[in-house]
Amino acid sequence: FLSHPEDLGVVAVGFSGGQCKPGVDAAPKALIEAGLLTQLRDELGYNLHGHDTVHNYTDLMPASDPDYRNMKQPRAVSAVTRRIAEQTYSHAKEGRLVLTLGGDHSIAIGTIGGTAKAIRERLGREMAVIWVDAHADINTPETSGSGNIHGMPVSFLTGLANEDKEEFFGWLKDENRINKRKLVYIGLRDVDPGEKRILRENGIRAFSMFDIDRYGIGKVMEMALGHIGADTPIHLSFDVDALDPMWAPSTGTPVRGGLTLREGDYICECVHETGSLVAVDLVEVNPSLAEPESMGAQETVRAGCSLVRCALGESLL
Ligand code: B3U
Ligand code: MN
Ligand code: MN
Repeated sequence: FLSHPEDLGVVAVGFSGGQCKPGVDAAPKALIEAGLLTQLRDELGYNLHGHDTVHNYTDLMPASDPDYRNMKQPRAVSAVTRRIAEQTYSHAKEGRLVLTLGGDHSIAIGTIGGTAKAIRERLGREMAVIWVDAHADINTPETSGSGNIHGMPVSFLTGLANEDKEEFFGWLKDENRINKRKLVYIGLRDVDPGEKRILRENGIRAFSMFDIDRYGIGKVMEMALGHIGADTPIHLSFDVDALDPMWAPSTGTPVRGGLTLREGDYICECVHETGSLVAVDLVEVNPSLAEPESMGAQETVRAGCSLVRCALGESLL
């Protein structure tokens, strides 16, 4: 699906407005300083584009941003994700693979919104999304208990949440949206009651930690990719909190009982192996959320780098 599979469009997003804990905006810098982009260039052979800047989108910050429909910082998140959508769109439109380094998971409104539109225009195809996360991030503004938009991106992307006003995600059009039948979750273990109802009522395919324990990650990946169907472009959105806090403690909402690092890497390897990957997000690494002496931040950054390298083909012999 890529006209330039060796060309990697990088979008480094230093943004934390989809949730309340500062620090997740420092993740792109930490991942890059740990050598991620150098490894992708020198060891995996990618030509990088757009990698020289970490975007802070400060020009887009509104002077005041009161809650709207229970959403916190809605104008900022809407404006930033709109700009991110333009960035991922322009890489994907060129036929490049797109890598976005977050930032909190609200940014997926932009990353997926942009690639979905480019894939429709270039290939006339609907893209599938594999969402790897401890959480379902499918609250509507009304079902959300927290008001944090990083818990809502999937509801906006699937059209389960709607809003006409430009400044509150009204810029999202059908061309940016994804088909909920082409969405698959892996790693869920902390899903709100309202989200469970949404998943059930819409028949959304989800593999929780229970399924991973029951079937093993090998069978789960077979079923997940089988649901999407062969020959379908795939956007992988990986929230580092899908990993067990033992491997990724430095994240805003860690939940015990998660994926091992190997299971996370294996998910990424399987997605790479399909040859259908068009975009990858790595989100919710927050280097400031660990005791400095625990090495938790470094461990989390290291795990994040490993996931991205696996998705981009490092394990191929
Ligand atoms: N479901 C909760 C908690 C949450 C979602 N995503 C994260 N945490 N990282 C919410 O706020 O919507
Ligand atoms: Mn998430
Ligand atoms: Mn999460």
